[in-house]
Amino acid sequence: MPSPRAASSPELQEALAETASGIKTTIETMLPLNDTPENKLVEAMRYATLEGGKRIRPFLVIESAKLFGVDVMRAKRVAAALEFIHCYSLAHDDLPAMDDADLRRGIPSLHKKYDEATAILAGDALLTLAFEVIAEPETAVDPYVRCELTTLLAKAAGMHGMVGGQMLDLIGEKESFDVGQISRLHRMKTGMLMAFACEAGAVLGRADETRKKALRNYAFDLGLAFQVTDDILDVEGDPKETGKSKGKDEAAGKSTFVTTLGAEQAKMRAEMLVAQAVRHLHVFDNRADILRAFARYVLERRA
Ligand code: GRG
Repeated sequence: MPSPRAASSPELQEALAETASGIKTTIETMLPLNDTPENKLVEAMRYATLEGGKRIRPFLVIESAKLFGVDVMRAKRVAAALEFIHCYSLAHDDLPAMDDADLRRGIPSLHKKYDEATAILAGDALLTLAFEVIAEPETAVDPYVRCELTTLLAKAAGMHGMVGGQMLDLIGEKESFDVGQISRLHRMKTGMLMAFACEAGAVLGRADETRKKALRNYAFDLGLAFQVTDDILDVEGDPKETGKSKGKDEAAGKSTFVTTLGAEQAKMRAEMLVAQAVRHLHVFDNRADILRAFARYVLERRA
């Protein structure tokens, strides 16, 4: 059994920093500024994608792909596509019709920096660009691999995934949810994109079903643990570190893991989920240690 590294291991910090800088370069290349009259749209897309962010989804794509010896350039393309979808969802979530947030990643949210219409269009364009990037032959030579990635990403981002989860989240502002309903909401809203991140590496690497499933299950438990810590940070986090104001869930009247379980039980649940996530990785040797370390980092994160 491979030994898990400490959450704050230098290897993990290094891998996260390397992902952040690599993905920034990839995104910059995919979003070149131009001198067309509509260039404001590209500027807004760059603002939404290049100003901070932990890049954990790209990290998961790249590290999962490494397990199967995938060419890092191809993994980075899928990672960028996924980050485009993540960033579009944040920009739309911040709009007045949804979360009405003035700040994102410690700076003005997209509609505050530009305007609502531009934020909607930039989000739409990022969503579309994600599928363009996946569909291009540079992402995978084999068209079946590209089709599988397209289908998985569409399912993860759409009505039975992130968007469906967001709908439930809005309903949850008016109705009270129990822990089962909250878990389902977050499995859809956060877990599905995380699952895509990990499974995409396996698809690119033509992994067998056992390994694909192990990564998918790891990601779902990790995604849920991530959300539990998000709920805890909403109550206990430092806005200077989280980049967003405190107590937003309570102000919106949302049922969260903290409001339903209490902070202590919520922390125990996060620990249990992380332990479970790590157990799913037993089919991999110590090359998956970085994913094991990452699961532990989720428990300790301050942002
Ligand atoms: C508007 C279709 C639509 C969906 C919005 C992702 C989402 C769905 C809303 C964001 C609000 C939220 C708290 C989601 C839970 C998942 C989460 C903690 C997202 C933030 O992800 P991080 O922490 O963000 O990875 P960074 O800024 O690091 O990229």
